[in-house]
Formats: sequence, structure tokens, C-alpha cells
Amino acid sequence: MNRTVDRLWSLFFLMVPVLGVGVFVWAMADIYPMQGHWLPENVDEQGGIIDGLFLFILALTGIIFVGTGVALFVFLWRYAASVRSESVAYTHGSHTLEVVWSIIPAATLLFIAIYQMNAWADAKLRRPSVVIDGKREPRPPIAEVTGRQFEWRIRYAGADGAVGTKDDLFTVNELRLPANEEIVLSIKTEDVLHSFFLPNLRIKQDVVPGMKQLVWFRPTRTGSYDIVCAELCGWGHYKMRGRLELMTREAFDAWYRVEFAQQETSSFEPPAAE
Ligand SMILES: [Cu+2]
Repeated sequence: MNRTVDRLWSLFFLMVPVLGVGVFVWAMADIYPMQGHWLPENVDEQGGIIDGLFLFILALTGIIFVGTGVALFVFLWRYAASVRSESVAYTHGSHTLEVVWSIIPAATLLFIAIYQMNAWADAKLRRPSVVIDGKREPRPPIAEVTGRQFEWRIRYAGADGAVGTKDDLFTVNELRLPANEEIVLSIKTEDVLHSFFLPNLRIKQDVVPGMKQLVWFRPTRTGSYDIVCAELCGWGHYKMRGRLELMTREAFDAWYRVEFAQQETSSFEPPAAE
């Protein structure tokens, strides 16, 4: 085979790790035209831990990705047919090598599983609590979010802290929450599988038909952020998005009073409670 062609193929394969890493570094550096393509602004108290895990796993897999890419290049370069004339020698492999490359990934995966346990428990198992009448109880959801093709319907619990009562407030695709407080949301779907995704709070939870699930987080600042459906749920999936408005407690309470009064006097018929 032509030596130049062999060399070109080697270099072509070397482009995989070079461009792969380059694109990531480019996005991380936030340089044109890759601005805003790295992680969105984090406004959650636990978000840094999630980002840390993400970056740790990215670095680990990145090293392996570059290592295998470079090894592929070296082998293509050194053992090209045009460079070496010896015939191929077959071996039955190396038992030691196989044991080593089985144990190292197994140990690495086990390490990640143990290392992330606390983050997982905080995100999915340890629901925030609240003290009611001197007793510590699980914090009730401030609102219930219902996904349906293709919108998010929100029902706020109101002053009594319970969803499904007379003082509930209803909004569509507009979720307002007080910042700097533990927030618990109940999420469910009316039809198909959706995924409730708050990129800036590092929250992403599948919403499974027939299940009532909870998500919790603690926003660290006020502002306007995206609510996205992260599960292809039908033809209108792309437009199934809402706004998350994080406000001060005072602004939230004031907004709630005004909205609730308007709802009372309007002819708006809230959907029946189950
Ligand atoms: Cu959806």
C-alpha cells in the first residue's frame, strides 16, 4: 500500500482525540462561536456537587478517550503495511493483561458508585424536612407540576400547604418560587412520559404515568430561568417549555395574593381536584 496514504489515515484517526478535546476546551473557554455551550449558570445550593461529579467523570472518560485515540494512531503509524514487511503473527493474548484491564475498570466504577452515594442521597432520598408543632416532618410540596402534551400545569398549595384544596392557585407554564428556601415539588403526568428539567437547578426527573414523584432543591438567587421537557413526548415536545421565576419571599407572597384574588373573581374554572 502507498506509504503516504497510510500516513494520512494515521493522522486522520489522530484528529478524533484532538478535535474531540478541542471542541470541549473551546466551549469551556466560552470563545466565539461556542459561547454559552458549556454548563448553564448554576443557581442551586447542591448544583456545584452535581457539576463536580459531571466534571470528574468527564475528565476520567476524557483521559481514556484520548489514550485510546492516541494508541490507535500509534499502532496505525508503526504497523502500517507500507512500513513493515513482516507477516502477521497471531497470539492467544495475555491472561495477565486481560485480568488487569478487567479489574481496573471494575474498581473505577465501584469507586464512582461509592463516591457519588452522598450526592445521590441528597438529591433523591433525603427529602427536606420542616418543623410543624415541634415535630420534624417531611416538607410538603409547595406546588404540584403536571406535565401534559404539551405544557406544564402548575397548582400551588397555598397557605394551607396542601394541594387539592380551595386556596390553590393555577398557572400554566409559569412556575414562581421563593428563592433561598427549600423547595419541594410534586410532579406527575397526565398522559405520556415527560421529563421535568430545570437546567439551572441541575434537576432532571422523568415524570412517569401513574406515579407521583417529588423533586427538591434550594435556589440561591432570584431570576428567570427555563423549564424544559427533556423527554421526546410527541410532536409538540419542542415547545413544551415554561418559565421558572425565582423571587424573594416577599415578592412571591405579594404575587400570590394578587393572582389568587384575580382567580377568585374571574370565571376561570380550575381543573377539578382528584
Ligand atoms: Cu414532554
